[in-house]
Amino acid sequence: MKKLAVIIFSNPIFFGVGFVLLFLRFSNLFSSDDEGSRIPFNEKGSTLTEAQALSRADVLHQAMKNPGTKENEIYETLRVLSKPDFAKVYRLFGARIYNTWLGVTGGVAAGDANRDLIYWLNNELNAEEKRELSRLNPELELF
Ligand SMILES: [Ca+2]
Repeated sequence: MKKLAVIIFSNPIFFGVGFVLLFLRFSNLFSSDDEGSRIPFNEKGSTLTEAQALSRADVLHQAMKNPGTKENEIYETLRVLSKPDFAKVYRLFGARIYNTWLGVTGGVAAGDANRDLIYWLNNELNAEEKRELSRLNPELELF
């Protein structure tokens, strides 16, 4: 093992390859191609029915699925949700087909993928809008 390390570190080609592999490994961690958040949301204590939560999820979807973003509808929907309520909305949003580059519902272009609500919100809202949402509802701690 020690011999191998000597070969790798004494050989610029091996070192270069190692560096590239390391870069790919870490760039992958921050890739926007990630399927989305895996935050273990807890629905315990939610006061929303399944139908109500699904309705909220659909409102959010409608606010984001076309070019541009209806930020005010997102604010109005999320500002009144408790953390457990959001957890239920998150689950019922599920993973919906999305085109990350255009910020629209997908289905035709290469790279379209099913994305969770956190992914959608992260892609649709800019930094300032995320701050506004955090200000309106600090409890959610989404970003
Ligand atoms: Ca959009």
